[in-house]
Amino acid sequence: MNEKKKSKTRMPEWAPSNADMTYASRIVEGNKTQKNISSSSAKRGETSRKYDLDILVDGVLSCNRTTLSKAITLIESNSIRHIQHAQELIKRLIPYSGKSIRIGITGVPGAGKSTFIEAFGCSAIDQGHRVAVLAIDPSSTISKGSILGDKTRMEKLSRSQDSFIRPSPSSGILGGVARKTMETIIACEAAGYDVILIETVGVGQSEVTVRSLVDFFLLLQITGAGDELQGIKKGIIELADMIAINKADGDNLNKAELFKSELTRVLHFLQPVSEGWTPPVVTCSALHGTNIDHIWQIITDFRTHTNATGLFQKRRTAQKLEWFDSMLRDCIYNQFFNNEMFSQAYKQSRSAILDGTQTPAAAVTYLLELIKPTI
Ligand SMILES: Nc1nc2c(ncn2[C@@H]2O[C@H](COP(=O)(O)OP(=O)(O)O)[C@@H](O)[C@H]2O)c(=O)[nH]1
Ligand SMILES: [Mg+2]
Repeated sequence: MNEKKKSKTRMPEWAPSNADMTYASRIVEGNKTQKNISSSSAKRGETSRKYDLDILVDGVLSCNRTTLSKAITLIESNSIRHIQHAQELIKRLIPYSGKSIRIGITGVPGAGKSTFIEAFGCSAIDQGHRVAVLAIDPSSTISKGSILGDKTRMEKLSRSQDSFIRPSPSSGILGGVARKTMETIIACEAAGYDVILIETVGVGQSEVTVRSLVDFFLLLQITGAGDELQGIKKGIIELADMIAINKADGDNLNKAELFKSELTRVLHFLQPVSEGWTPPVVTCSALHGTNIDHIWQIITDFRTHTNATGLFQKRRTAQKLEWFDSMLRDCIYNQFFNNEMFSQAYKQSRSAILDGTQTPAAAVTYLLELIKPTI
């Protein structure tokens, strides 16, 4: 017993050579190895992460909007550790998701998308729905302010207890936006939102991405915005399940009706994006709330129709594949760029291409060779 006690303390090296057991200074041996310390703190880390995850899951399922925002921030992170953490979260939320109608809303800036969402969202809430609004605006990474404008347009909606409004994912890489948006949709559905509105600004690629994530795609058009400008959006017209000509009020009413006939004619010649569904063209006024309920009725009809034909489910399955592809792209991209050696070499290659000392093709070959042993 005494031996054991002695082995735990010893005289310091600098003690006088004649010091006996009464000498007060003693060195106490540490009783834990570094290994022990790190493994126990790792365990603590594990526990707290699990605890965090439990809090996130419980908070989302009980529709705590602050927790839902935190969950979405985790989903939007580009760090590999966070992506893994987010996947654990999503795995636990998936069983509670899916029971919503996912609606994409697109149109040129100023078409009235945010005003429309305010009117449409409030009307859905009045009918007992819970509405989540997500905005995908690639330009907001540059202007950093568009959501502020949106919030003022959605004043009534944002004040409702039954709404949740979230600006664009911060990443500028569109590929990442698909994964992040899909996972955000799942989190919102798990929180009990059954109408998901996704606003996207009409700049090409973002519409194609949003189309692949939603059940119903609504295009808002306006008259007098230069039809040539909207003309380049023929590709977008082909993606739409309905076209609503907004701002059909005041002096604009007649022009809107004329535009409606013109668009109906154009649509007649196009292949509908949803099999067996001819996209209707309607006029509306988001500002005055005209025809908003009619649009809701058309979307309800669309849901009934596509449920009966099986298209609704088919589209949901396709959305899963889109999500998978987007996540794979994200992970490969992150895997490369989180590798210090690769990201240094990438920067050097960029300079070399700018200097003219390396061609892009040679740089790609070099970078792929560099990373080869790791993949
Ligand atoms: N007269 C009229 N103005 C509208 C209507 N909807 C939106 N606006 C106005 O159009 C402008 C742009 O609207 P906003 O919702 O921000 O468009 P977004 O860029 O597509 O989101 C705002 O000044 C709105 O008040 C409408 O139905 N009628
Ligand atoms: Mg807007």
